[in-house]
Amino acid sequence: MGLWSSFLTSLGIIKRKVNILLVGLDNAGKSTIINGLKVSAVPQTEVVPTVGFNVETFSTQHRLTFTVFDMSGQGKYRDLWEYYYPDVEAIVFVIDASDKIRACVARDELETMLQNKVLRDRKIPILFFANKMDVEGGMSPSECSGALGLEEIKDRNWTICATNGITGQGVGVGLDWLAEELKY
Ligand code: G3D
Ligand code: MG
Repeated sequence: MGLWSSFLTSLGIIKRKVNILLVGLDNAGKSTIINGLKVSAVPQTEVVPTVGFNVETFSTQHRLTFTVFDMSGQGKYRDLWEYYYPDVEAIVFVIDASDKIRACVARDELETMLQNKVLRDRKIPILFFANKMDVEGGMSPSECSGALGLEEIKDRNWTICATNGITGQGVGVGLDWLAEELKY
């Protein structure tokens, strides 16, 4: 269990089915993070990659379902992931903290997402992962927050956690926060 044990605790807190949308630019570390969760949640785990759209679905014990989308920065498949907005209860947004150059692209994608009418009406929480914390010279979580303008998000709960997708460090802390947000 190790680093992922708090994720399993999170699963214990959430008693019902929850759909989570996991987004971020390509190469941010989304698939790596999901793969780490798969290892820790062995029972009844299924991974269904949808060929062509780079969509991954991952269910844990039939309670948490993660749907993963690459934000290309060109909005190519935006219509597709917007289709999921009415049914998701939380968004996990993975930021590549080592990629300062594309932070502005991530910011644009985030802004576009938050302007979506469905999401504007639904105050679901957003968990940000400042991923690749191990990369030297990368942005700190507060620098990520500044680069993406997170402080401007006033209409819903959000938090940012430093993560290392490869070791799983920090992921459980973030999911614990999410579990608290989602429990009722
Ligand atoms: P994506 O699914 O968001 O597109 P991936 O991103 O999960 O495919 O990850 C992209 C690359 O980043 C992968 O490297 C992966 O190993 C690496 N990565 C993910 N998380 C971290 C992290 O926390 N630290 C570091 N140093 N690398 C990370 P490759 O080489 O396979 O392309
Ligand atoms: Mg991927």
